Amino acid sequence: MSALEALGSPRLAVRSPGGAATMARVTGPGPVELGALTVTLEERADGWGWSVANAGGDPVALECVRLEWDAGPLGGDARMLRHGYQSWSPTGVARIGVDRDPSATPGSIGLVRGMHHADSAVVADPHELRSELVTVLALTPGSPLVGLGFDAGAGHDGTFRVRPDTGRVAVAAEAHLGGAVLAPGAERRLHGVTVDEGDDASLLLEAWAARAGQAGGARTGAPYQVGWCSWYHYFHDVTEAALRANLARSAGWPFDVFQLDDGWQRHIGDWLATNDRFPSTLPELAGSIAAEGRRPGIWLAPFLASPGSELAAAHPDWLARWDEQRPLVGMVNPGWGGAVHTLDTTRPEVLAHIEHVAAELVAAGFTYLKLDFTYAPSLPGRFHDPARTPAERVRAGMEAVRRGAGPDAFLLGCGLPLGAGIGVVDGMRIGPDVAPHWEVRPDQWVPPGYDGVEPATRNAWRNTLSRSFQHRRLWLNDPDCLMLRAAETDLSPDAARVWALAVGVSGGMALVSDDLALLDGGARRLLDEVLALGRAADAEAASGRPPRCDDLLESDPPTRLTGGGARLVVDLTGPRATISR
Ligand code: 9PG
Repeated sequence: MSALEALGSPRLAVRSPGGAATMARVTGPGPVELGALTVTLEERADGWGWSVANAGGDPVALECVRLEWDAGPLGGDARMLRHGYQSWSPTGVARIGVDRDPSATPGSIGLVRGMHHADSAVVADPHELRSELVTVLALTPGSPLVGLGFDAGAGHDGTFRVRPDTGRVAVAAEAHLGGAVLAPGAERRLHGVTVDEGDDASLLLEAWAARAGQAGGARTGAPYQVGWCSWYHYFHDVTEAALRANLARSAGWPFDVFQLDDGWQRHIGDWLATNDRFPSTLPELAGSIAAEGRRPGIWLAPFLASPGSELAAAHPDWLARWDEQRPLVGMVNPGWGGAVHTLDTTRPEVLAHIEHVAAELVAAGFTYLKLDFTYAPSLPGRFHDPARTPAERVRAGMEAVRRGAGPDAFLLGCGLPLGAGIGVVDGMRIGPDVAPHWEVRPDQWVPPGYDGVEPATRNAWRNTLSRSFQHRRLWLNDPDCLMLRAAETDLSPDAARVWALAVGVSGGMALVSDDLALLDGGARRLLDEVLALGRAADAEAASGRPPRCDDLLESDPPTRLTGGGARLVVDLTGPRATISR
């Protein structure tokens, strides 16, 4: 029996933005008519392929195409691995029929929903759970786990939805097109969906990542990355003096990369000039870093522009729009003076500009680019070319960066929808920001429903374990920076160690983000321990076996990670780590 045949009473649905779904039963492979649209399903040994065509005489805006089926009775302890949409989106297990989608939280904010899901709308049923790009379902005790995954994410987003339905479980695979217009006579291929069974969630996820990475030309060959980053000590207040002081202290530290983070730029959007805290030019800064034998790295948010930027003043038409009056807000950040706008990456002149910026930064000497807030063009809004999907808008921008930066630059995706990054980025932030504290602070403002995305080392920890299967299959995982300092932090020494060991055993990128003046011999020994663990786990991942988390479906956050011959177990009540080799 093929995977398609195995699905219980499958139904196809298409929906236009704001409209009701048109549905039809599926009796087998072949074309299914849904109003003016025809969806064609192809049977594959491991799932299905599909495409959608507009047979009518008018353009059709398509929100989504969905295949939904009955996955059997809802057991007592049915679970879904919820894989997050972008770098910062939480990934972890949820209980079907018990847990709720965060969008259903009263007061949830549209921009936050748009940032963390393919579909920014509030779920129709609060007990519907969703996972982006890939998932694992544990539906009935004693039955195999089901792994579901989209082949790719560059052409459109893909969401799996699970819903309790009168004692049964309804599962849907949804190609999210975000209102992209299909011209009369046009046809669009959709990313295929694979269905897999097994008894080990990590193995199902690894197999999916291996396939998706191979099909998408994943860039997995960069060496193990060790470096320094300015963000988690200096934040927005970084100065050239602070950068130079750390550079001067870095002799004897094993950093390859020295990366300047947010805070150097004249304005969000104006990436070729420094602000008053940085008297030197960009080539001078890169030259000073290179002179110390480090690779110069720099942060930018290539798809954003603040209202006060030269870019927005010179090219108001380059901004995507919310409506006739207002440009599309891509982020609200007090550190940047409030709301900033989103570039319209469906305009060739915008892509040429992004390419130029990347080329200039690399020419200045910054061959490592941290590309942040890159979800922005996926937000719902009005774009010049309405035929592009949200994923295509992100992808076009990322490809423009790659064209400008050249094949040898190291590109780190951050805030990036994961599917759109495969094959473009060398490294990917796979979790929320760490912070000099473990839990979200009681005085920290949290967008309703989305506490798991807020800066907190516990939140970063969760994704470092739950997304460990992606390392060297889709890119190099960046778990976010180590927090080594014992002063100017609320992390206990145990918590700092828990986090450091997780970074190590994950085999992911290892960046220090402290004022080096605060680090003593203990911090240095911890770093050396992390790097030894990290190099071993990374080498094992490079040879085909990424680190493994064996309580992924049991605990959120998970507590166990094995890699490079080391086993990390964490008691989260401390938190406190035990490591065995
Ligand atoms: C610089 C920082 C650092 C950090 C990035 C990113 O959802 N949020 O409001 C949100 C704001 C900032 C943020 C992540 C999420 O941090 O991850 O490493 O580069 O930008 O501004």
